[in-house]
Amino acid sequence: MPARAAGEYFVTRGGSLGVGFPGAIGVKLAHPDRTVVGFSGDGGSMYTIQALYTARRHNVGAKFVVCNNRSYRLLQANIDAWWRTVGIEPHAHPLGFDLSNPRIDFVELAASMGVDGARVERTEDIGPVIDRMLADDEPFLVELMLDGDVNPDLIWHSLRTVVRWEAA
Ligand SMILES: Cc1ncc(C[n+]2csc(CCOP(=O)(O)OP(=O)(O)O)c2C)c(N)n1
Ligand SMILES: [Mg+2]
Repeated sequence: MPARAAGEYFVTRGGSLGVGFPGAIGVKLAHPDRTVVGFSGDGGSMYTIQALYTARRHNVGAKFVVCNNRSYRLLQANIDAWWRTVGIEPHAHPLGFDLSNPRIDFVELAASMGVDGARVERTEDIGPVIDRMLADDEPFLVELMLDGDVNPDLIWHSLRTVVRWEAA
């Protein structure tokens, strides 16, 4: 997701996992009148998923989107690239990169902490779920089911843009 305007997109400089959800709570506390949406991978969100409990407990109306590809996909992409570089044939990824078994049900996980949520499995469901997410000022979680690979170029583009703001 490319950054477009200063003050609208926050990431950690080094791309640390686990920052998206508690970070969204912090930004929402600083800007209670603005819509704040924290994005996280499924793996990254598991670092600090208890932020949902904090949001409910203190009634912070941040929104949370989990991009669920059932894996540490960037690590898979990185190791694929490394194997290509050193001429190793593609083969099964290390088991630890897989998050598909058991399946993590993020909507249930959110519900267990008092936060409503919805799962998006088809493109046509995105609009209605966003409408539901933005209908009030309560915390809300969207579990976005994704296939396909991470595009590392896009990630570096976003980080470079943020660093440019900081330097400006
Ligand atoms: C605190 C921390 N631990 C480990 C890493 C290394 N790391 C970078 S990407 C990644 C996998 C991220 O998985 P996920 O959040 O599911 O996103 P995906 O790549 O699947 O889109 C890991 C473990 C990191 N950046 N930060
Ligand atoms: Mg993932």
